[in-house]
Amino acid sequence: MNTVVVEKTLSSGQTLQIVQGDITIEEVDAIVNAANEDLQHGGGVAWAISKRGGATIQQESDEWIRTHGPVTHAHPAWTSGGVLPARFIIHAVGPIWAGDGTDDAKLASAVTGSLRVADELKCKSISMPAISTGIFRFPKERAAGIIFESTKNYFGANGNSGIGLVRLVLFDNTTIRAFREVWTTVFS
Ligand code: AR6
Repeated sequence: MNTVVVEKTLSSGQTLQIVQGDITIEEVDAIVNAANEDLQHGGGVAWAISKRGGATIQQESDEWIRTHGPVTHAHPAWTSGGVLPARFIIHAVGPIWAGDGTDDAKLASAVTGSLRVADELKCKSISMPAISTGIFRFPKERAAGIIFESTKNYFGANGNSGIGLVRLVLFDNTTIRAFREVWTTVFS
């Protein structure tokens, strides 16, 4: 079972939650996958989503790549949710941490791009993992700040968004601790 750790209503009206658990069991309109640009879901949360969602997810992903080419940070791909409870999977590509000053903007664009695609798909609820903070090695506290701020900024700039609920679903205790710490500084 996934558990809400902390939640906040943004001034723009959306509920933002930190949730401890497994994103593959989320009962929301869309879950976000932390993907790579080729949508080869071989590790991390991508592997878990692809395995539990069934073969159609990799097949639809391969079809997306054939049609559109590699996925960029700002323009996530999307597929069906296969047999997962979520209707859609939005495949966001965060940056591989380089530490060269370009990482933050790339992560922010992956977050706002995912919210934009969710709106295009008429989603009311969306669950997102800690994009880039696993295999891509983005520092967790830094990622937390960017994910919170870019989410707030998206809704601030898109008053007509149909999204009412954003759940940040975090898997491991180290990530939860990092995100909670930054949450306190951003939202109190
Ligand atoms: N539910 C929620 N979060 C999870 C789950 C889960 N079931 N499993 C892992 N996490 P990562 P990245 C967390 O490495 O850094 C893949 O190979 C995990 O603990 O999945 O963006 C892709 O295909 C971590 O906090 O994504 C790409 O090649 C977070 O999800 C590459 O990894 C993100 O870790 C993407 O790397």
